[in-house]
Amino acid sequence: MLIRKPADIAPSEITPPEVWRRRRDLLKGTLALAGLAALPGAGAALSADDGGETPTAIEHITQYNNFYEFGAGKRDPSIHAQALVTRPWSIRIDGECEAPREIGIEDILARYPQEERLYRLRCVEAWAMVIPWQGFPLASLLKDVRPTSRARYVAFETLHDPEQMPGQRRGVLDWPYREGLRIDEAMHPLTLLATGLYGETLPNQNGAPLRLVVPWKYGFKSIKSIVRISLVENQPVTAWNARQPGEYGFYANVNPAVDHPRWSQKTHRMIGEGLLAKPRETLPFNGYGEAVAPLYAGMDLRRFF
Ligand SMILES: Nc1nc2c(c(=O)[nH]1)N[C@H]1C(S)=C(S)[C@@H](COP(=O)(O)O)O[C@H]1N2
Ligand SMILES: [Mo]
Repeated sequence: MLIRKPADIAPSEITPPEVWRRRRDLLKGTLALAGLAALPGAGAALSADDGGETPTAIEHITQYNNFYEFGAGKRDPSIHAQALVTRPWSIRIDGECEAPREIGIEDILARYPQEERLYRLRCVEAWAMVIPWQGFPLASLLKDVRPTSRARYVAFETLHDPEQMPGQRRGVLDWPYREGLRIDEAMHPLTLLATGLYGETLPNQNGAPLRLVVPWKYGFKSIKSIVRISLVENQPVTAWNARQPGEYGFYANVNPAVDHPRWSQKTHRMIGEGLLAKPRETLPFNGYGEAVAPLYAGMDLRRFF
């Protein structure tokens, strides 16, 4: 595998044509021709694709979901999230920053050039997919609000609207769904705010209109339908950690050496390959280790899981 450190990737670097041509053929979307990846994170992301990685079929990406606001079954979000109104939609960015703001999704799309990123999504439930996202680095948005020196973490919140999100009428989680990152994780070029997939606007069940994607962490970190992003001083509360702290940590880095208390994290099943396919080996940091392991130098990742 050819993963490079962010520092090694020049901003001018261009995705190798054999990589993008193959992806264009797979994607069939129009976007593949436009925003091709002259950016640091995209280089790393594409290199993390070691050549054998094919995007998961769109039917699986859009019909096998976790989005508890719309039910706990994998098919529930594809059915029940269709009614969610995602336009207009506005996102508040506040907390420890000099230029807090409220910004509409249309303005976000106009302001931040959308890139493609082919990322593995590894769920803590030991299955995975490969998803061709469109989006832009969270870092671009954060830089624009000018974080103060007190901003050590970033907290995220999903919409809270039990009228539209029937799952929120039940106490599965302490709503709204919340997530958090350390500021350096949030600023890392691989960390994406996704606005689409397979060349299309993000389907509601995948977290429209805006969701987080952090490819080296378990899927539950990728909070959907975000309405608020706050720069904060202290480590924020996160939905699954608050629910079951022994099972879901704040960091949630993909780590085959630390099992979930109820099952192994050493392997995973690729969605779409069927139950009989050979399980895949799970790599540290989901295979993005060369780009992100330095963020955790000196940390005991068994303790900070
Ligand atoms: N708001 C919200 N975001 C969420 C979830 C959720 O239940 N609610 N589930 C998480 C989990 S556990 C996973 S694995 C991913 C799944 O993303 P996907 O359905 O697009 O594959 O979304 C994450 N984001
Ligand atoms: Mo998950």
